[in-house]
Amino acid sequence: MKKLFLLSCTALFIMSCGESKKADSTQPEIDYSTATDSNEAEATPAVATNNHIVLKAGDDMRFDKTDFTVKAGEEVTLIFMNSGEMSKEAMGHNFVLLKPGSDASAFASDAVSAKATDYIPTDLQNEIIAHTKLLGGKENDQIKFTLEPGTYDFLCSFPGHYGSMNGKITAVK
Ligand SMILES: [Cu+2]
Repeated sequence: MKKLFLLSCTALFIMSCGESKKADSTQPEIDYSTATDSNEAEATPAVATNNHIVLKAGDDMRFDKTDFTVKAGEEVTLIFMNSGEMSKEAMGHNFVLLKPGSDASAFASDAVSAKATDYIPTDLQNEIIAHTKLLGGKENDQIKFTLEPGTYDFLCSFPGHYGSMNGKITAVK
């Protein structure tokens, strides 16, 4: 049985000499790069950080990006643009960044009844790190904030938008 296996391997090798060689040389390369990656992960973050964020949302009721990594302890500048055409009343968007431990879904539910303050509930101000104005089509706003290491939820608190308009910012050292 072993002999038969060896024979068929030899036959395969002879039949596809080039392919066999390619497979042999690929294998060590994969091992090498995996080892390099795990070593580098300790020295530098796996994801590139950028403390200058340009975030857009339009009439499709979505943020164009939902996952950011920033450098902790350094000021972040976020420019938020409503790239849509619709009015603030019909399709307004904001960017609300919550403190760790806040319940983004509960915040969104509470915000529905806060029309007078552009859907920023006054009783939940203590859960907010920073937020933009509520923007209508073609409007934009800029905010700055600095984060400790951790993961932070953000959302648009306009009624009905939370389900498709939420994301995370991770701050790393
Ligand atoms: Cu929105």
